[in-house]
Amino acid sequence: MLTIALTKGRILKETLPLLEQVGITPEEDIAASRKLVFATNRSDVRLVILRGSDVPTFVQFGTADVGVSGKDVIMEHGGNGFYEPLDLKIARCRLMTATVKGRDDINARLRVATKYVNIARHYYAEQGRQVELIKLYGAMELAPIMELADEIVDIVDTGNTLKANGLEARETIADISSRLIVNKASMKLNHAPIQQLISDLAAVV
Ligand code: PRT
Ligand code: MG
Repeated sequence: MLTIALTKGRILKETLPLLEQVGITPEEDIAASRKLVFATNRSDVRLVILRGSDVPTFVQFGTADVGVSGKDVIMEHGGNGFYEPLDLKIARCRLMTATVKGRDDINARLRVATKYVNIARHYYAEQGRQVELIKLYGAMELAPIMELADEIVDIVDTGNTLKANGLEARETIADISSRLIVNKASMKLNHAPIQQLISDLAAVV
């Protein structure tokens, strides 16, 4: 049995058509169900639907053999315990720093609000900048407006969300897309079907 962990939300919407193109379709409508585990048309493949940040964990521990995860989530997790053999080129966006439009960085020690604290710690350290990190779970845009923080590290796509909140993007930390990840032991023990899945998906992305 091959267990594939999928990220619910916008990544799932773009993943299902890819899976369909390689001949894997869930037995029921995922969007219309409260189930978390789904059988597919293939008796040897099942899908589990997870919160994005839990996908690398399930794959790292081998609970899922394969996963689909945003590069942002992989970077924040650290990427240990799995391979990342394929860029699926879906859910593309950028991970950026942003602040209030026109604001200069005056503080020597920046306050940075983000849900990506590991990525941010690494990024500002590389720049040789002292920062105080504030972990948030959503609505990062509020932090600079309400003066909780000087900057945020967040996902930007069109830039409309920043603009609507009087913010502007500053630096790009990484270009983001969703990746196929594979548990290291599964890659050895279940090599043939996983390699087949990787090459089938590579042909359609
Ligand atoms: O629920 P949870 O906190 O786990 O995540 P979520 O609700 O943010 O999940 P979801 O479904 O939005 O998917 C998140 C994943 O999709 C991320 O990990 C990225 O890999 C990817 N992705 C691609 C995006 C975007 N594009 C995106 N635009 N994730 C979030 N956004 C948000 C961003 O946070 C900001 O609020 O969209 C807004 C920015 O969009 P623009 O177009 O206004 O710039
Ligand atoms: Mg969202």
